[in-house]
Amino acid sequence: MNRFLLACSATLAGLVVALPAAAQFQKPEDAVKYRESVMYVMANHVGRIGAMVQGRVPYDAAAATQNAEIVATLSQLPFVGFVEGTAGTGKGRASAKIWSERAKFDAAAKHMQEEVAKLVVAARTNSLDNVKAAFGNVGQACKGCHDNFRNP
Ligand code: ASC
Repeated sequence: MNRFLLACSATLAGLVVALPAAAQFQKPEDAVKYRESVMYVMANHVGRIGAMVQGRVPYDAAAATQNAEIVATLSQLPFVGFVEGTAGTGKGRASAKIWSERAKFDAAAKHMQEEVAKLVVAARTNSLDNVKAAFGNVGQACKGCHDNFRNP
């Protein structure tokens, strides 16, 4: 790639990242679908670690680490989808409190991301006990936010 193209693509990449969240979705329903899809896949990968923690499947240190890393990446994604005005849109369970108590919601999201990052560190020690401890904290972080910000 020549330098001009390189400069153009770097500029474009910067623009995409800098776009306001709402502009990344054509309609509100798309934002709802996006955040729910990410949460769905996250829950699946959390569940694979949970199965090991609960002894339903044998502990596989490499698989636990891989799943924790996937969850860590996914944990960064859903929040751009909580676009203003998408409470109760479609079949979403997002509480209106997400927007009326946005700072508290953002703090809860950050807390979850931090606990998931610690789960990755724990998984890389190849110790099921460490994974169990960190997993419990991740579960608490998930539950805490759901209790406060997800409609029944
Ligand atoms: C999961 C999942 C959640 C959380 C929560 C923890 O695997 O889908 O919503 O963990 O159940 O209490």
